[in-house]
Amino acid sequence: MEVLRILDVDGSLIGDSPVDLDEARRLFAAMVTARVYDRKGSALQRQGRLATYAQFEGQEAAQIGSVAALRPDDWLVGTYRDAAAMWMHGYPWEALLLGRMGDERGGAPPAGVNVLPPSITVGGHMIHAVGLGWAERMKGSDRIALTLFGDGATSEGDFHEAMNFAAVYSTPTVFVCQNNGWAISMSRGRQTASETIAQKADAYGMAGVLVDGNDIFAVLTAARTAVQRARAGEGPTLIEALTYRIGPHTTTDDAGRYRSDEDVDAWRKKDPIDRLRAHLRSAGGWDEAWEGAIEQSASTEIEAAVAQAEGLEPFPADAMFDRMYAKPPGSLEAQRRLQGDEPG
Ligand SMILES: Cc1ncc(C[n+]2csc(CCOP(=O)(O)OP(=O)(O)O)c2C)c(N)n1
Repeated sequence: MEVLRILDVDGSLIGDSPVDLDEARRLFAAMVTARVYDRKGSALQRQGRLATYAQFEGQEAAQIGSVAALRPDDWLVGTYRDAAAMWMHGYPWEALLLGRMGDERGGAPPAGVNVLPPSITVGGHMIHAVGLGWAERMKGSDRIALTLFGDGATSEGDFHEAMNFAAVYSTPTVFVCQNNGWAISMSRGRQTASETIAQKADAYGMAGVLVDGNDIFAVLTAARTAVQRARAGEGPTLIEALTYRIGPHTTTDDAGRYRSDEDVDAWRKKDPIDRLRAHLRSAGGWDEAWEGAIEQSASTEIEAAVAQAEGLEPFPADAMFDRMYAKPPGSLEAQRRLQGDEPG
């Protein structure tokens, strides 16, 4: 299967750009902002202000590029690693941070933001995306659902169920696999014996595309085609975006135990932000001061979100029992009583 690439590693165009210069600058600003958040997330975790944090550095193009193809009212269903995508589709930084602080309020997007809270369960959310798209179709709406997941998720039964159902019922679903090479310490080669993940689409009877996941123009082009097909009732698409997580799996992982420095260095040279910067510079759409201003305003915005999240009154531990059922079953009532018995 051929790999779709439009922006070469040195930033030169080797295909048709899917956007004009203004839009390319907007995508660049989004990627830079997401990276500022990501680095802040790791720092906050080290300071004990967030629980485990899953970095996405290196995967900005895969996330921002696929979401840029959506209409604001489409659905997005991602994972713990997809903060950039979720934010791009309207999920506030503050809610993302609250989620990482273990505060349930982080799981509630504002009204009208069609983004599900991040899935921690690997693979289960793909089924939710299929169901959401199917429901929209039944209601007569043309909203579609896009779901992001890793290469490891393709080893889960849920992936196969989601793909099969989506293809049989021609649901408006776009599956985006961010193949970042690893499922924690388990390499891509141990997840599947297929040469590519994209080719699995064939077996289910849906379109499959392999793209350079560090090339935002290629990701956006593939996602736009998939979204148009889904919206037009032509069924689901599986996109495999070849990318790499520069950091460890999460802040609790030591990637040095299973990956070589050479690999990480080789992927750093394919950085999605560097690539778009080189393109913008040669097109006369970039200067250092502009990038510095983006970083500065991202930093201010994210600091404000941190202050807001940390400034909330603590969420009572037993509040989680309040919102689950109108009439809680006996087992939950028993748990609530136990919780109340805990010292301190
Ligand atoms: C059903 C399930 N099994 C196992 C885990 C533990 N787990 C968390 S992340 C992860 C690896 C996921 O890898 P991948 O899908 O490639 O996504 P990535 O983290 O690389 O983005 C595993 C096994 C889990 N969260 N859910």
